[in-house]
Amino acid sequence: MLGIRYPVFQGGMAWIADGKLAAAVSEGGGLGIIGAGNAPASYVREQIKTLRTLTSQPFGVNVMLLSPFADEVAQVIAEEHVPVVTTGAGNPSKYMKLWLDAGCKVIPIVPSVAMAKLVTRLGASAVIAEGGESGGHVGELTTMVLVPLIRDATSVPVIAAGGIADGRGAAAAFMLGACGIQMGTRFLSAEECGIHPNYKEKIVGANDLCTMVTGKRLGHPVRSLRTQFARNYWNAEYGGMPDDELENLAVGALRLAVQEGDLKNGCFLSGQVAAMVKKIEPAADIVRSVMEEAEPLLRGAEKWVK
Ligand code: TUI
Repeated sequence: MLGIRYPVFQGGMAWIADGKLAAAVSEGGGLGIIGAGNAPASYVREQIKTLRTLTSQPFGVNVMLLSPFADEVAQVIAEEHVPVVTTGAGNPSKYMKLWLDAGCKVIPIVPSVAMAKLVTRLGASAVIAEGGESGGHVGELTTMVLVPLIRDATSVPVIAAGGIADGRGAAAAFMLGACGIQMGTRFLSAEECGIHPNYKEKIVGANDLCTMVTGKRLGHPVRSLRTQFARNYWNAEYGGMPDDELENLAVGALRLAVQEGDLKNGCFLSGQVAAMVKKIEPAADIVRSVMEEAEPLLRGAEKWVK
């Protein structure tokens, strides 16, 4: 459907997934996705241009629907005839016609059966079922539960996300009914990923209990590394800080992590799989090795039913 060699999407991470990282993933045979995050349309257009100088392979752009710039980003995507649009953190209904008319394939990230049914009716080509093991904005359900439920609820292909970082996770996702996977955290360790070295070190050095979820009180739960910022935020959240002050606490924290590597005030978004990310390597090697690891596992699964 998408013209890619491997069914591996790179998550459209805000501030992180730029044209350079996405191009490396697409050149490696996966689907590289530029993350629009909270950036204005001019940034997104620039990243699309950069990507197009580096690869002629298919790619995507992720629209973060809580962004104040979502309308203008949506427009740029249509104007640029971006091959694949993914959406996150909200309901993409109002943009679906615009994108479909421009020839884009629309693949929303859905945290529930209801949202999967809605976007299927509106013409989505596929859906990404993202469980709460993921980094960033998280839904209620786990990947293990969400993927089969969504597979049963929609006629379009399902891509699994959340908690997948290697061939074992990919094989498990296929068993649950997915026909592709999306990984975010694993690509933080890509050579072509331009995050601050402190961020990469934190990911590669993480253990199983290194992430936590904050932000539930304001309705936007976010998984990040358990850093000083995350602990302070959690204390403020459950210590009675007023809503407006709490909102201000988070402003700029993603940028501080990604660009400055600020270990004190930065918010280092990460999935639970950080503990499984062991080394820094080219993005193309990540795409290929995950699928090469998955293949014998899928064949070998027969032994459990004999
Ligand atoms: O979107 C993500 N992950 C993200 S977005 C982000 S930036 C951010 N900054 C501040 C606050 C919140 C986010 C960092 N990480 N993943 C995809 C995803 N989408 N996960 C969950 C959802 C989702 C949630 C609700 C999708 C649709 C939805 O619909 C709600 C409704 O009914 O409108």
